[in-house]
Amino acid sequence: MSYVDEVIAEVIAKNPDEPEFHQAVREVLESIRPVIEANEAQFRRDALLERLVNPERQIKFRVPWLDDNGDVHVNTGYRVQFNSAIGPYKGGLRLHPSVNIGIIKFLGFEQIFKNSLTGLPIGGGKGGSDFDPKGKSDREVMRFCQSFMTELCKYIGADTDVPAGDIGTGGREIGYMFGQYKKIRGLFEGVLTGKGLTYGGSLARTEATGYGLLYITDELLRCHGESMQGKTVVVSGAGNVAIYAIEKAQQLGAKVVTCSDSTGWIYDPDGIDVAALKEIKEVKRARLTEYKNYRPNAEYHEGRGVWQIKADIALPCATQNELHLDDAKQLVANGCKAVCEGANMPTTEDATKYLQDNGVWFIPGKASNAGGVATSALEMSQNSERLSWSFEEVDAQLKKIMENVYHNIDNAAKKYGFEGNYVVGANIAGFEKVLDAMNAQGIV
Ligand code: NDP
Ligand code: 2IT
Repeated sequence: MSYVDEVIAEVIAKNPDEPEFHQAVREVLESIRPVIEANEAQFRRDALLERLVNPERQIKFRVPWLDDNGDVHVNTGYRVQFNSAIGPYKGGLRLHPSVNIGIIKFLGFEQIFKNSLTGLPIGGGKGGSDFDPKGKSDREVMRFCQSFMTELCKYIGADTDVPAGDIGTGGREIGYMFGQYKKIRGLFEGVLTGKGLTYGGSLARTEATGYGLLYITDELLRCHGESMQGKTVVVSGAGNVAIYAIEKAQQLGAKVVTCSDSTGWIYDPDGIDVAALKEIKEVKRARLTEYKNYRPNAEYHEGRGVWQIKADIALPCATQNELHLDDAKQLVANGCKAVCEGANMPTTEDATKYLQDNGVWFIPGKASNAGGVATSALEMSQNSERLSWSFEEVDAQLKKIMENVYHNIDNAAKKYGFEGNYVVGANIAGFEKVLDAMNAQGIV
């Protein structure tokens, strides 16, 4: 059996019940196969792939917290410190009832290659909890975040591991966690990113993932002689990534006609009203059913369905495995030209293959959503020099980084004979830097 196949089989056998982690590993290892097979004996002797797929450290802990009635609840907290070859562990914290170790490992594994693609010195990590912030009061969220950080603070620091937001973790949660870290450790340092602007946060971090997604999409189109101007776009999600993706797409002259949340979706033929969306989701923390109060001509539907709507470009920005084979077929039948992932691994394996086989330009999340973590790294730089940069400066750097990511993945794909396959390009380009750093640092 080839070394790549052997390691994939071992990952599945050693990590049962972690299908998302298997999926993420399979995608990366299949992509880097040409690099590995060019020097298989050496890689096998160094157990390079085994070191890549086994996290450096996994932390799992109990998170007890008090609700407003004084009743005690216990959740599980995780931090997977996956790979520190190119920098301190860096990656978000997901708060969602679906969180388990397999989800955190898939996200942490993806993060290694994403962070490498940014060109900045950040390693890969991810964490979170099965706590559900929905329906909780601010004080309950605060008590959860404090309890979570009381344990996590032992393992993180500005030069060791720097968490940030992800699903369910936004500015409010980062604020509570930062306060607790500072109280226990006595350090006012850049230990978290996505902080508020009054205590070390970076301008443009809130917008960065969504804006970055559009910068790379725009560059992809530009390199194929097209532009965002006049395009119809379908977006899923209605959270941090989706909101700022919609905002930037509209600034670039496109019309975004959908968004969705965990219970339903909106079709607004006149274009999504971003101000209304922000008020519903960022201020009121309400459901998308409210959108009709702002835009009577829009349609609200229960369940999922944004991929049925005819569009030139699709941007999945909600969660993993939300764009299935049937959706891919519908997008192709509707003449969709590009799918760029705002979420992490939102497209299933068979849907990705179908899109690629049918000539759709497909950019995987580890490249197309890298603007968030890249801007987090810019926040770390600002914290280190105790300065803050203007919105324009951060935004300009973000744009440059995303354009570079596009050209790096495009060139890597071409170099290995897979022109136009940005999945292969992203995985090889991300892997090469990590490989070099791991080799230089010996067997550690
Ligand atoms: P948010 O929590 O802000 O928003 C998530 C959105 O997706 C919400 O609208 C949520 O609905 C919706 N959703 C629908 N189905 C699900 C589901 N099964 N599980 C969770 N959410 C669901 O998260 P973000 O926008 O920050 O993250 C979205 C995706 O982007 C994730 O895959 C994340 O890992 C990825 N990402 C985020 C980055 C960041 O900087 N925030 C950076 C890079 C990637 P509802 O409103 O009902 O909760
Ligand atoms: O998936 C991701 O890249 C994030 N959730 C952002 C991580 C970060 O450290 O900003």
